Amino acid sequence: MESAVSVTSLLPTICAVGTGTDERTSSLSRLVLNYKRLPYKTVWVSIHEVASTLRGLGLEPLQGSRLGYTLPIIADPTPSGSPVIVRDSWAIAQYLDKTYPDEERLVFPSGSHALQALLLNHLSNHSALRSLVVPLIPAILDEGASEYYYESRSCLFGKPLEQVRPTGEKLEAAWKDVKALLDLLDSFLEKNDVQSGGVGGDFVMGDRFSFADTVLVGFFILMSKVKSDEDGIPWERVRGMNNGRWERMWKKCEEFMEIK
Ligand SMILES: N[C@@H](CCC(=O)N[C@@H](CS)C(=O)NCC(=O)O)C(=O)O
Repeated sequence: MESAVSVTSLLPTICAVGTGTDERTSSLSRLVLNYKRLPYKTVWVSIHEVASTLRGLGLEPLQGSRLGYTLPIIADPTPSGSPVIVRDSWAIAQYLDKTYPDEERLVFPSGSHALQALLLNHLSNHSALRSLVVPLIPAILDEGASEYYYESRSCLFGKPLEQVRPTGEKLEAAWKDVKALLDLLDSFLEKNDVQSGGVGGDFVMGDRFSFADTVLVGFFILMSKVKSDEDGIPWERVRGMNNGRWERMWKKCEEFMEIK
C-alpha cells in the first residue's frame, strides 16, 4: 500500500487521499468526486501512516476531531502553485459544490444542508453499529495498519477491541438496535414515495443523489468488506432489510463507486 504523498505529484488533477481497506470515509469523497465527474486520482495511505503523512504536508491536527489527523483529504491544484487542501468528507463535499458549481450535480442541493447534517449525525454516533463493525476491521488491514487500528480503537472504546463486539444474545440485541435505526430511517424515506406525495426514487432525496447517500453507502461498503465468524458479513444482513431499500440505494450509487 502506498504511503508517500507528494503534493506536486498530485497536479494537474484533484487528488483524493484515502486509507487502505478501512476506507469508509474515503468512499464518501470518492462518490462525490465521481458523481460530479471531476478528474482526480487517489493516493493511498495506510491508516497507521495517516498522521505522519499529513504532518509531513505541514498540516496541524484538525480542530474538533478526536483523532486529529484523518482522511480523506483532497488537494485541488490552483494556477498559482500550491493546491487547496481540504479535510473532512463534509467539508470536501461542500468545497467541491462551491468550487465546481454544476447546478445539476450539487451534493448539497439548495436548503438541504441542515437535513443532511441530521442524517450524518443520526448514523455517525450509533454505538451498536460501531460495535458490530469496528472490531472486525483489523482483520482486513495489513500488519502495521492492523496493529495500529487495534490499539487506537481499543483506546477509543476504553477496552480491548475483542471485548467490544457483542456475542450470543447481546449480539442479537445489537442487531435489533441497528434494525431499529434502519427501520426509522426507512419510515422517513418512505415519505419520498409517490403515493406518499414524494418525488419517488431510491436516494435519500428521492430522485436526486446527495451527500447523504454517500454517508449511508459508505457504511454499507465497509460492512460488505468485514466478516464475523459468528454472524458473517454485516452487509449480507442489512441488504435484505426494509424490503431491499438499502440494496436499491447501493445499486443506484454503484456508478459513482469507481476507484480512480
Ligand atoms: N469526519 C471525518 C472522519 C474521518 C475518519 O475517521 N477517517 C479515518 C479513516 S475511516 C482516519 O483517517 N483515521 C486515521 C487514524 O485512525 O489515525 C471525515 O468524514 O472525514
